[in-house]
Amino acid sequence: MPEEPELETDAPASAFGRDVLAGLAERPRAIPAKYFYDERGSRLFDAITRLDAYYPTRTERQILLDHADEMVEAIGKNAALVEYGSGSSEKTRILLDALHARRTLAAYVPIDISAAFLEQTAVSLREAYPGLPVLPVAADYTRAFDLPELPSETSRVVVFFPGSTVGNFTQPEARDFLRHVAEVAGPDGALLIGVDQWKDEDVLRRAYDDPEGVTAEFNLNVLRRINRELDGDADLDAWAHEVRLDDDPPRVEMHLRSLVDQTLTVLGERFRFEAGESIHTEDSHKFGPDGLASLAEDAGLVRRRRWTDPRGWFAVELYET
Ligand code: AVJ
Repeated sequence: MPEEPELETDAPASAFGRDVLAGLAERPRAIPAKYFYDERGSRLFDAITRLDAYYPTRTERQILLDHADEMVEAIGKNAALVEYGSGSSEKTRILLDALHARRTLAAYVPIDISAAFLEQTAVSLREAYPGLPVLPVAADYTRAFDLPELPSETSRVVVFFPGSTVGNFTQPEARDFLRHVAEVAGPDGALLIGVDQWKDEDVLRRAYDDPEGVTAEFNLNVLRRINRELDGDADLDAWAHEVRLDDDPPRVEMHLRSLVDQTLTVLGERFRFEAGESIHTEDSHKFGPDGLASLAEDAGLVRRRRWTDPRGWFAVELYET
């Protein structure tokens, strides 16, 4: 999002430090969810997506498989597909397969915060889709970034934002984000976005508190990261993974609950926790059938299409500027 420009001296590690110190001083205490994803965190998230309990990835994947042809049609000829937070671009391959089979994509622009991962992915995509310009951008897509120069035949920019990652934003953040997407996409631009839906509470709870404990490890990983990168002294046995459901707005929250009275030191600053006090680490908003559409409307994005699974657990929606 176009907020304060990063200073040259502002290494990612210090943004992490700044945000953690600020978040622990706040009430309620909170750490932004984007800091889960160091290398281990990304691997844990990958493991989450394969859990029986974690339905979103599998459900979205099936929607893409079932409706790829209609999506390709709706995307149109010679689009540049710009993916926010591409990771290994695994799901995108479903779309890329369908688009590339018709030789109808002008370029694929994966954007990810992890430059090393991105380069690897670009190499394997160029191999899989010969002739497709793959133009990776290493950036934090929640901040301002420049699109690379697109091939001259490009007809429009289509932003792809799968996984219901939009659910990590608060409503005002989501509005700002969607406004920013509309700007990046430009006139005639589009957004293809995955949106997780509110559903049975037991299903939601299990998805975020799986019996294998992988999500608990994922949540606790942010403390490991603090220990390693911010000279922290968190005792991992003194913290517990906690999931709470809330309905205004509908969301799953993750917290780290202190099991004892303790002091957590981060970059030399000391934070006192009483037993039972918690750090809010993630919001995963769940939407009603028109929930995202009304936020998007405020950002000047109009919903054109909506694809869902038979149970209505997840939706993939297409918006236009
Ligand atoms: C990647 C943000 C979509 O909210 O479901 C998975 C992250 N957190 N399990 C989600 C997550 C706990 C995930 N998103």
